[in-house]
Amino acid sequence: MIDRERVAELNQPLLADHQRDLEHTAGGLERSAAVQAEGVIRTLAAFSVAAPSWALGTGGTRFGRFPIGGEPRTTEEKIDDVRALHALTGANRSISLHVPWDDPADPEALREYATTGGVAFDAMNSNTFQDNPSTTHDGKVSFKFGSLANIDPGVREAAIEHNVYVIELGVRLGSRALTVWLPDGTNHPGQADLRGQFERVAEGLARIHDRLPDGWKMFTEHKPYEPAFYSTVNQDWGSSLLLAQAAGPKASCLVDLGHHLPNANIEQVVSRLAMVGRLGGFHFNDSKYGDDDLTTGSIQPYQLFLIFCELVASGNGRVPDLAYMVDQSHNLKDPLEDLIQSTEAILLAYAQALVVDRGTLAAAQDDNDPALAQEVLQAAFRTDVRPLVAEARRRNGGALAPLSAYRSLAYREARIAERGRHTVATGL
Ligand code: PSV
Ligand code: MN
Repeated sequence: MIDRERVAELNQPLLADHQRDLEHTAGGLERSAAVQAEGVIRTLAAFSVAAPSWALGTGGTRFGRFPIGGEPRTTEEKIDDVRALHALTGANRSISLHVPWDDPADPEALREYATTGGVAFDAMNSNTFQDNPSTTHDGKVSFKFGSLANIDPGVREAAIEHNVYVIELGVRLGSRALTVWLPDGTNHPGQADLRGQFERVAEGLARIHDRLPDGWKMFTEHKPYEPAFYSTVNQDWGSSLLLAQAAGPKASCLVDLGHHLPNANIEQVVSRLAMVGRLGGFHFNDSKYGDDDLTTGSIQPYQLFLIFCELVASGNGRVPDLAYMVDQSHNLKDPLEDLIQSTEAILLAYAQALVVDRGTLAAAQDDNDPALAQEVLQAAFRTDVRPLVAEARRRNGGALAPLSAYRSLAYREARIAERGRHTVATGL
């Protein structure tokens, strides 16, 4: 495992430069007098983004997958990887499980294992997009033509039962939320009645919602296409909102950054959902074309910054208490290296949003002064906030340079030696 003392040792030779960089950034912020560096660092240090259990192994496309070696073979090993990640970033305190890819025989023992390692369970994810023996009564039903939207009541029941099972498992693990992403839709015009499908999903979600314990939340995650290519039942944020409203008061919408048609104004989607109190959480990633599942902030960092600006505005100076998670497919990079970079990108966007001079921005908006508004936003976006993020990480025991620390500590090599070169983690 990654040892905090080793991380501190690796930080040692970098400290002097880090201090200088930090003073430079803090000095710049103090000159503009709008924001104090110390407050920003503390706010950043309190933030955490969950790691998905299914993205600790190499991802792939339908054309192929090239496993990196040393991939986690069990949920315990996935937890070990998240511990290592958090030891470096200081910002990944939880793991999100996907059932039945994760289906512990002894949930209490797994909870104990995670708690001992300082890892909590974020939202639980159900899976009705594959026919797994445990969800389809050993193949007696099939989700080929949908799950909650299926015309066959027996299949709908199986989908509801599976979601209830996931909630019950989550209760035993100490999770407090269920994310429902559905594959339901059609591939061919005329294949199914669009309205009938939607109504059946709304009814199914309401029944699942009824089974949520007190204090639990449920998230509806929309996606415009894939695996259904002509129409998807939960297709966009409007459909997601209607479904969350139909499900009940504990339901809200989860925004996966890759699940939008090209050029969608995602920050505005965030603003709308927050306005009506139905913004539940995020799956962070980035994309060039669609649901590419690329490293967060690697393609459109300005968009990520604008999304965080909306979050900070709706949380009144800090992001609201939502479910934040990374959802990516690490096809080429070491998954842990990609998660390190994504976590960094998320924190950078958050830091940039925190250094926006919100008073001047509000005044520019009141004065119909778009030039000044742009000036304010871009001044924040172009501020070098890396030292603030690094300092927050350092205070949480993490590495000043997490990627190079990860490599120096040879974590992957050690996992290959321990788990084998040809292990393949569960997931897509
Ligand atoms: C669907 O593309 C999705 O974003 C959902 O969150 C799923 O649960 C996850 O990916 C599965 O890989
Ligand atoms: Mn997702």
